[in-house]
Amino acid sequence: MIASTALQEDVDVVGLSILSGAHMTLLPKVCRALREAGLGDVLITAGGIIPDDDIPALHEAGVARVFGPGTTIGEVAEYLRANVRPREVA
Ligand code: B12
Repeated sequence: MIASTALQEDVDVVGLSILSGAHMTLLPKVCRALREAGLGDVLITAGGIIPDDDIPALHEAGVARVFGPGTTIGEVAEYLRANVRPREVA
């Protein structure tokens, strides 16, 4: 559902929030589905209660950045402004 919505809406970023502890299963699956939908260049970020030890594997799976507890909206906005792929103006 996430990948097909991202494709349909032509998104720049997919932000995933996960608090259940299932991040090592679900986040790589979403990354794979996005790549299979041809969205390998969409920036994927995640946040929630994700232990530091899990972050390298999530990077490898395709999550560009993980935002942990205490993250401010300003930090997220700054990161997105700096890292979203530039759009071609029609
Ligand atoms: C409220 C709460 C619940 C609620 C709501 C959960 C929910 N899914 O929303 C209820 C009661 C339903 C619940 C259930 C469960 N919970 Co609970 N819950 C919490 C609690 C107390 C607060 C979480 C919260 O809302 N924090 C407030 C938000 C604003 O903070 P945050 O999540 O850290 O988000 C910040 C950053 O992480 C970041 N961020 C977060 N998401 C994103 C996304 C993007 C794109 C970006 C850019 C940034 C970003 O920005 C936010 C602001 O700084 C935490 C303990 C805690 N102190 O954190 C446990 C906690 C998250 N729960 C936990 C667990 C285990 C569960 C259950 C699996 C329990 C069970 N066996 O059923 C279920 C899972 C349900 C589910 N499907 O998610 C564990 C998770 C452990 C883990 N990750 O390994 C925690 C950490 C408790 C613990 N110490 O064990 N829970």
